[in-house]
Amino acid sequence: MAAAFETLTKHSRLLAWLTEVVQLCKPDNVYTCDGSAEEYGYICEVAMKHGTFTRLNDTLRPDCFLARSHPSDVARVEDRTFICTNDQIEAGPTNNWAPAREMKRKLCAIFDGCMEGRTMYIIPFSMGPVGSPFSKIGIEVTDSAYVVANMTIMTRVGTKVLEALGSDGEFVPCLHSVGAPLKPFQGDVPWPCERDPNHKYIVHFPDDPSIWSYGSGYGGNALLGKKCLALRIASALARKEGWLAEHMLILCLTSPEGEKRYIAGAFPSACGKTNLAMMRPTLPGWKVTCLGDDIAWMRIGEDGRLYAMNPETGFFGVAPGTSYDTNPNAMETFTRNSIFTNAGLTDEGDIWWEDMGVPAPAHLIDWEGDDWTPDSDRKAAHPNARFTAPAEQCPVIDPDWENPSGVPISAILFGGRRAGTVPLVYEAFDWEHGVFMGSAAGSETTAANLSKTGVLRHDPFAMLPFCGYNMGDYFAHWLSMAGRTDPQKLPRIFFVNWFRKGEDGHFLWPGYGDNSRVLKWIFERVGGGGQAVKTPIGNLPAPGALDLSGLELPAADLEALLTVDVGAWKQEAADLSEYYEEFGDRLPTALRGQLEALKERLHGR
Ligand code: SAT
Ligand code: MN
Repeated sequence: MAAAFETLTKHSRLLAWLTEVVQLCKPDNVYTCDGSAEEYGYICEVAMKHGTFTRLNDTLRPDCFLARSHPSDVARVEDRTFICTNDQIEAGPTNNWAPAREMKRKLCAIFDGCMEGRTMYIIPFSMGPVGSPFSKIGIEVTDSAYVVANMTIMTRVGTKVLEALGSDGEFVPCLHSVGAPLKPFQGDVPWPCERDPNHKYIVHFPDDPSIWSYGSGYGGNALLGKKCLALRIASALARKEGWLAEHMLILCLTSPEGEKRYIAGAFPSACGKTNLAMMRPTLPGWKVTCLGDDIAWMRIGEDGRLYAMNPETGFFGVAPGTSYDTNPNAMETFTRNSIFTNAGLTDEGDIWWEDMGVPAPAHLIDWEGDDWTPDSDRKAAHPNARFTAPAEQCPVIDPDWENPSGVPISAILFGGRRAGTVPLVYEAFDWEHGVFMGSAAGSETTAANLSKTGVLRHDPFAMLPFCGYNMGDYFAHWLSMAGRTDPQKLPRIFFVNWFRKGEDGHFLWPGYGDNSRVLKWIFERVGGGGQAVKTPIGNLPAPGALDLSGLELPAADLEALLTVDVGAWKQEAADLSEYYEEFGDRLPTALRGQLEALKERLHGR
């Protein structure tokens, strides 16, 4: 079994921290992860022994497991997520805040003895290729075997990370507990977690930096490399260090002539980021390859261009709705070596979920472990059911996806789910206008997550739940990128909306593989071609500029997709004025100026 952590590193700060957390959490055992394939097998065995994992049919889905969470622990808990600094203004109006010192005192009491009866796992992990100067190392300490298995897929784990850390490298301490200590002889449950929703704490101390997460075993609450480190903590580090940590997919679009352009895109949840990142273009000869579906770290390279890299090594994607129609490449990615959480389990031992593109089986076991038939009046899979799959298994993974320098980005997309107002695509006039567009992004809520549907929620840069500091300062940081290089070398910025609806409620645009038509226009624009017309909100495709060959799109739908409704935009601008109020004097004056300029253009002045 694994050696004691004392013998594995000479890093005195790391040793001191680990000694402290062992004393605080009081686990029965301590296990340091080496990241080997044997270890992954062993951890899965442990998770099976506890009933957390069920092995799937090894012929249908080799080396795959299903986990069912407790019904109280099914998604990120934004209302229990905190950014803790000395002054509230540093966390800003969009984050929950508590004074750092007070919160630490509280957490020390909560974590005291929280791992009694359990094994503490130490996971050394690297976000980004091990040893790259742009990567960040974290050490996650957790009492969940489920977390260890998922982190092993999602990040680079093990001894090689401790070696890269050396005896005095920087690391982010990430302490995680499911918050369910076991008394002597108390039996365990398949999904231990804190049952009281008000007693979960996902806490970030960007000034340390460090992360403390208590009470949840699910997704971004518990896999601390993902949203906690690679977005909230990294965004705060990026601001200090002059780069960007973003909630973005990264893809490469190759033309029939073999020319490549890399595109990054920020979209809120449930807007098809994973689908876009792995899309199969319907336009003949065009090719999309995927570098990442969730997080992009971007910095100015030596040539003055903006380079992006994906710090993760796996996909933690929403399962329901994923099918051979919507995302065949994702379906091929999780055929093996994958973990499914809160999906249905068929009698053959495979997984099933709503809109998987295969008929519902006559019987299955639903995500809560109960019998289910197509007549049941509830869903077989939880709407936030997930697959965890290794990126290298994606059939269209880009050859440069692990390039430590990243890839040069030509275009940045912002988007959301908007039934009206926002056209299919438009282009920013320049960087500052593009930052304004990102700050104005929003998405309509869906029935799946809020009682009132169709309500616009502002979600600037799709970073609302993930920005680790004052969002006003974040806007300023984005603006400042233009001063760090020749602004002509920065990516062009576009806004896209695949979700516009007609008056009768039907989607005007087919989406999915046909989004390649929009990407082609973007590709042409960044190369100096592509015809556009200037409108008050930005540059839209000129008539005939979108390649619609082979697509039967009614002329009226196309017109609606590319119309700027000046009345609706005046309302949009008024809403934005109100939203901007929240940021007070932290709102950069340049953005106020952009908003005023938009209003002027809308009034034809
Ligand atoms: O649970 S995660 O935060 O990893 C996924 C998501 O909510 O976007
Ligand atoms: Mn995400």
